[in-house]
Amino acid sequence: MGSAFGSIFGRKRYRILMLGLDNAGKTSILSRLHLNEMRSTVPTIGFTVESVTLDHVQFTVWDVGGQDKIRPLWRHYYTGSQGLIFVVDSSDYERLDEARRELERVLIDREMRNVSVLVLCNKQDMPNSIQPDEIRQALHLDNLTRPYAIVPCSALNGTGLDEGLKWLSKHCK
Ligand SMILES: Nc1nc2c(ncn2[C@@H]2O[C@H](COP(=O)(O)OP(=O)(O)OP(=O)(O)O)[C@@H](O)[C@H]2O)c(=O)[nH]1
Ligand SMILES: [Mg+2]
Repeated sequence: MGSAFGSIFGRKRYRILMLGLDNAGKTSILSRLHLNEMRSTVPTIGFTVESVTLDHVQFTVWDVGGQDKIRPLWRHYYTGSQGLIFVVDSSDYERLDEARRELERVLIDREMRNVSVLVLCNKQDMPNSIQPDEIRQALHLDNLTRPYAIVPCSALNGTGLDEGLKWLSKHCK
């Protein structure tokens, strides 16, 4: 057994929770990973779940809507999560501090205390997008005492996503 979520015939399977502010691009990322295309989206009310396989590792990715009124629902998805993907809109300077507060709120929950964190700096295709180092500082990631990675990506053209998942597959508990 490679993980608490189990493995079948040696294939590792991980349950991944994907969170982030509304409009960060979570559903677009899931569509890019699952279908290899970015479809038009509407704000997620509730959740979307898809299975994604990369290098014989199967990720069950739970994408939960990020609008402020429904963020209190995030905690209902914590149990059993083996990795967290936190998606940031790299074109949204104004809400970086809000993103930091929400990430901190997730990480202090006891259900999430051992979970490794992959921060995806999405929308890097946009002009003047914020660079990962700046996002690392704004989110106070250097204060984390758990494994984390910060990876620039774009759901629009697919860059960075495989790299992020590969990191997760090595750091999921
Ligand atoms: N340029 C660009 N636009 C993106 C990218 N990813 C998502 N978008 C756009 O950003 C908007 C929001 O994308 P969603 O995937 O719906 O965002 P979300 O995080 O799922 O939002 P909620 O469901 O409300 O939490 C859409 O208009 C997408 O087309 C990207 O990598 N580049
Ligand atoms: Mg969504």
